[in-house]
Amino acid sequence: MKREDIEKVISELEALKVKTAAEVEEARVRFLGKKGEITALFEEFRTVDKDAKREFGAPLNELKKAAMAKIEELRESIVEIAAETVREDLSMPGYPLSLGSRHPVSIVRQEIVDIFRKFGYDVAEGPEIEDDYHVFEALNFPPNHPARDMQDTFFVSAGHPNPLLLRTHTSSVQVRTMETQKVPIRVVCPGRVFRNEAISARAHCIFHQVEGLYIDEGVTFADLKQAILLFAREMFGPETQIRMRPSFFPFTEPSAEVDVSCNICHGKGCNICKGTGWLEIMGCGMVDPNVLEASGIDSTKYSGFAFGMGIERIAMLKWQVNDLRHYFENDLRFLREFSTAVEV
Ligand code: 2U9
Repeated sequence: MKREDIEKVISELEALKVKTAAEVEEARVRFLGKKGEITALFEEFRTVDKDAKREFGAPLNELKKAAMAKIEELRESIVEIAAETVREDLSMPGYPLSLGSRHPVSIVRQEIVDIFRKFGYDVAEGPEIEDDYHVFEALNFPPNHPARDMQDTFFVSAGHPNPLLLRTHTSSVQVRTMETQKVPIRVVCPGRVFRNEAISARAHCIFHQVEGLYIDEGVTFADLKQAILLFAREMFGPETQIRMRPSFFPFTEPSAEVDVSCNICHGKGCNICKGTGWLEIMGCGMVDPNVLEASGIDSTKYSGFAFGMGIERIAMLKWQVNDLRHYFENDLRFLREFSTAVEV
């Protein structure tokens, strides 16, 4: 064993140049593999006498360490080169432009709002953090109504006569509209709402609604039915039928749930409509006179109708999504389903 043997390997290591990960692996095998140059020197070292062991032990160990460090350094430089290449690959095609995608909830909200705009409705928005008065009191909720409970509503400040809370519906926006605008009022209110519910495939603590309100002299339930029918036909197709089932809300009297004929099976019965031929899309009713009076509107002169729908629910029906949680998880595989690539 000679010093030159070690120095030769050192200069070979220093001169080493690689371009690919495969070349790094080749270099590792050449120096440190079972039949590698450094491994061979260690084999030889086992056979030398005591003096030579004393002379070559430390330099050999240094050589091995240096070789391992060099290989590691080369491996990392390859990763950097790869990242650089992706960033600056001028051969990548410029078209079609990838525009990303609008969220399905935004798409459906826009569609709903556009339909009502066409019918002459204004659009209004309001605060997500509201007070008890605008979310419950002005909407005829009795003092002990379960929705006012901590279990159903997120409170921001409790223990106050008019506590702050996260709105559980966008009806508070209509209340604010009634307070600030003159009759006739025609308004739709899209927005995010919050309910203290366990998250599941059918419920979420955050979701989106569009609610509507129409107040004028002589507004009747027949006007409500016609408005909902026209909306349903714009939204789900011209053949769509609607039916109304009696319901109850504190803010409307009479109240109804609205179903549309199933546009998948056309009334024959399928697993989307659970064999009934009908899909529930919204609730509605004639505005309770107490609600009009609370906001200073003369209920002997004016009447109105209101409606409310969950945007996620409409979107689920439109695209047959069976789990509400998809709308909140931002999984790109789901969101890309709604993307549009544009050829220029
Ligand atoms: C005012 C007066 C009346 C809004 C209405 C509904 C019926 C309704 C639900 C649908 C599914 C909420 O998202 S959901 O859980 N909404 O059924 N909403 S009438 O009535 C109002 C609103 C404001 C001043």
